[in-house]
Amino acid sequence: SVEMAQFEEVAKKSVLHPKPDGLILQYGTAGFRTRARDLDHVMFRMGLLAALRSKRTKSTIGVMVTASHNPEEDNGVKLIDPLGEMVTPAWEDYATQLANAEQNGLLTALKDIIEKEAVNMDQEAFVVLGRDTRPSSEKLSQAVSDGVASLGGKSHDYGLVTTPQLHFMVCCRNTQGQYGTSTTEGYYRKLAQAFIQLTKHAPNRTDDQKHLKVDGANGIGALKLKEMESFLQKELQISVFNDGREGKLNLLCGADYVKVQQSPPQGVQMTAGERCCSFDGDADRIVYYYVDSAGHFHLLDGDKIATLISAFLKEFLIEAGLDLQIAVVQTAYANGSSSRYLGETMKVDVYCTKTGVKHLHHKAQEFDIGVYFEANGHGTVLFSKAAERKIRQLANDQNASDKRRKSAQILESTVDLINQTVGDAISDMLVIEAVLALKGLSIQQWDAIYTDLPNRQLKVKVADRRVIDTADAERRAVSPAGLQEAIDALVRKYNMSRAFVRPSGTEDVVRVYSEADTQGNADTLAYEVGLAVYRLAGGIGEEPKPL
Ligand code: G16
Repeated sequence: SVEMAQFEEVAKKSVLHPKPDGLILQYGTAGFRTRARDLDHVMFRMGLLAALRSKRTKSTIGVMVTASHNPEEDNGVKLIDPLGEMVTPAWEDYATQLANAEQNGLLTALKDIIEKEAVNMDQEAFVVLGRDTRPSSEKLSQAVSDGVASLGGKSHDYGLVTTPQLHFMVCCRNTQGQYGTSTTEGYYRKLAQAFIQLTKHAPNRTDDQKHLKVDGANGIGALKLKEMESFLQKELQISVFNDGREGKLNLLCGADYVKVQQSPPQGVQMTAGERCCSFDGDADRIVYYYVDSAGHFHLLDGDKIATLISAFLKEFLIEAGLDLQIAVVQTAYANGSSSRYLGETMKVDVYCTKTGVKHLHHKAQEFDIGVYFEANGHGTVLFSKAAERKIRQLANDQNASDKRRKSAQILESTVDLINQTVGDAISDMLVIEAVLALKGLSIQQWDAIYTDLPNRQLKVKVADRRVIDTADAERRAVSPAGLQEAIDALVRKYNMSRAFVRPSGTEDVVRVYSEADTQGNADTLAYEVGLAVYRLAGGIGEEPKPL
């Protein structure tokens, strides 16, 4: 039978992608992620899984080879479900079973999934592949397509693309082109058109307003921005720094570095007041920043972006007279000032989920308009089908007043500019640039909407980070015993303070976050909490030191 032949092929091919004995990997915040040299078997098996998922859903599935913000030596894999979202939790479990099955147990693990999901193995499978610029990515991506092929599936390799571009392609293919054309050119055209349409509502932009400096993290985002440039017809003039010609991926640059260090990336020449932004290694995150005339660095992170975008949407919903509910979804990392401003001043509903876009995305789907952003700059906006329909109807309603129709047209172009499948640095950047233009805001004025509480992030190395268990959207540690009590006692020492710890799902570290009334207090609190983690959760290596 077809099935038997496929199993034979899997048995034969899997030998070429052997699993190192005893290696166990956890499905993390965004898929598997570890040193690239340990991932060949995982990639082959994720090819198998993607083929099964495609057969099961009768849809195109995406597999992106990337380790995003991690160092260049790492790699990883992100699976993309039919509508461009991340794969569902049940299939994350299958992924874990498959990745960790010993070589001689692989077929059993595979058959188990086929049975549980009643997958029809005669069904065709189609998988699209993409990869970032890491030296290891090409070979790992080949392993994925070997996996797909051994189950009789077909694949299309997009080669070097950003993660959000691959999400976009998957969505385009599964909506028969309704969402867009499934090529990089289709992506550039759709976004550029929407951007040009939007900025027509801000006719007198100065050259300064049209210019933006981008730190490409020496990764894929830099390449793709250059490809996109001509589509933007000079409505946005981008100078790309850290474009990968010299520097190393994510090293001393990129969105994660800038956010965590709260300092500018290397390799970008900044002058006072100028807007700059940084992408991460696969261009699904973005943060903005500038230096003021006194030379002080100001960061505008995911929270500031969420505030800017939701304020903009709310204003034009009111202008358009559209009664649509808007909510903002954040994580424990959201700066306390941002949540307070959103809830108390802007009067929008604010929710907190666990870290990981999949969690935020899921929550945001509950509303007419769900704006979700992690503080690290990963986020987007989701519009319900009904909300989108109402906006488009009004935008084309000749009987509506000019003011209402024009506002709806602005909202419609914004919908088209947003990549609703996942956080997207390029799309987010264009949305932010358009909003600033339409509102006539400088980056300083945007920054002044609210003032961040001073905060600090640290990493602590422990022998096994799984000893830390959290609850309440990661805001409390329930194990190891005594840790939460220790954190509570430390937090009480400072004003306006808050702290939490959680095991990272992408790096082998425990993350510590603190905020307080002054930077000094936030720093001391982070150090003290880090020390508590080190002592109570099995720290290894050097003890944390005061900052
Ligand atoms: C991934 C996830 C993000 C998450 C980040 C850090 O980002 O997609 O949602 O915030 O990892 O996760 P953790 O703190 O668990 O290590 P990226 O850009 O690296 O894919």
